[in-house]
Amino acid sequence: MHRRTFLAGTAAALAGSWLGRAAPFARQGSRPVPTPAQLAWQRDELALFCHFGVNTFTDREWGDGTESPSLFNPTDFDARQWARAARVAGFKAMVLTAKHHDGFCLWPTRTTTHSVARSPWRAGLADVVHDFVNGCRAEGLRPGLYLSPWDRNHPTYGDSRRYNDVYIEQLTELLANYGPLAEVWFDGANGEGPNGRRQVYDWPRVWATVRQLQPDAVIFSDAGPDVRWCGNERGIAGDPNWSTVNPSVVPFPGATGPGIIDALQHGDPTGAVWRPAEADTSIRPGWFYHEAEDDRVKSVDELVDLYFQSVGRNSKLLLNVPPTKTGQLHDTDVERLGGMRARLTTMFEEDLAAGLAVAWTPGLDNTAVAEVDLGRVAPVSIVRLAEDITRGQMVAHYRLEGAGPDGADWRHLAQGTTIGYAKLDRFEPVEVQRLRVTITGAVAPPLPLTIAAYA
Ligand code: FUL
Repeated sequence: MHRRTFLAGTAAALAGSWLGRAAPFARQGSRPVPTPAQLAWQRDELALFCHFGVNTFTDREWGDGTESPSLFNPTDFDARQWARAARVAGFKAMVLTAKHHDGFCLWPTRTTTHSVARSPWRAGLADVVHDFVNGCRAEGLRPGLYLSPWDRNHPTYGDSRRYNDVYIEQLTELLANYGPLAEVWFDGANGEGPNGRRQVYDWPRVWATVRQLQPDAVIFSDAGPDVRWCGNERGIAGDPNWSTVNPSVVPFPGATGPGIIDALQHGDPTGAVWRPAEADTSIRPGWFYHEAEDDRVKSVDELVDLYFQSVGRNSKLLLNVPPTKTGQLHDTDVERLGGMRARLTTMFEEDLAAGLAVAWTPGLDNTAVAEVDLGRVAPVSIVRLAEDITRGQMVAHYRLEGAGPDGADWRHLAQGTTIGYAKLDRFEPVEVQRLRVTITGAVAPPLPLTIAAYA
């Protein structure tokens, strides 16, 4: 039964492959495993999202495409400041809205006059994408770009064939001219064009263009193919959160229907494709900067909670911090990012289990017990578990317990579902010397876990 489901999933994955080949995923043994690009994406853990464009100047979230390019006029633009704040806060990657739904292009594209080239700023010679990728690289961050398919300005939008050509040209400009990108970000928004005309996007061509021009980048959308949306914009990954999915459940970006949000949140233990979830949210209520939200920036506590609910649940956090009209991140936001990093650094300062051997005892029916002896009684309040995801994700349920030196007094500390790349459990501090993880269920024989413990 189980096996039949699995094979059916595999066939669907092959049939549904956007490129007509099974390239977006790899597998080892019988479990899907990440590609090197997916692994690098996950190991970044934290990426900064920057929503910047005409909306920054009109105080809107969704521009309607009638905005004059002359509105875009930052007074003290400095993309390096964004990247520095991100790097100092421990972020490893960054994604910029090269074009949002209003259609305004932050680079001097050949495809439209609705771009920075028509802005008075820098006498029409500006290229925000150029400055952005340079800022990222100067600070050691991996850049990514978001190109909204929905375009409320371009005259061809809604004339599917013509607009798809324009969109591919825009994508090609971004992918061919700005060096290596880590992530290319697509949303599924598909609003009406002029006179109610409906645009039909050519996703297979979009994916093929990225593969050809940026073979090492991951492609994000609700439908992957490399990284999926986590199903909400609160930055909270599912529990459980499988990195495997059944690709036929979310056939294209923006697909709606019963079960889709659930599938995005939780993935599928029997899914044939490796497609981990990215958790995106904004540090403020809106995605773009609004002065009225200056006192509604997430607190350090909230940001730390987000880390636990995203990275700590086998996901990656893409945290939006929008530049202001000056073209820099707001002081409050930068201070909160710094506060988040300071708190995480303190929390994860010393791994009490570092370098210690984990005793591993496989059991029947995909169970196992992992145990580590810290060598001394110590206060513990956070445990970080990890599977070796290069070999796949197996664990479905586990129990975490702690005991004193002789192991006679095992106490319940936490229980959980999936582990994957990382699972963080927080609990009231306890004095323990031994930690024991009992895997009570897995979809395949589990492999030795990594256990880290913090005061
Ligand atoms: C959505 C957009 O509609 C929002 O404006 C924002 O860009 C969010 C990250 O993606 O699809």
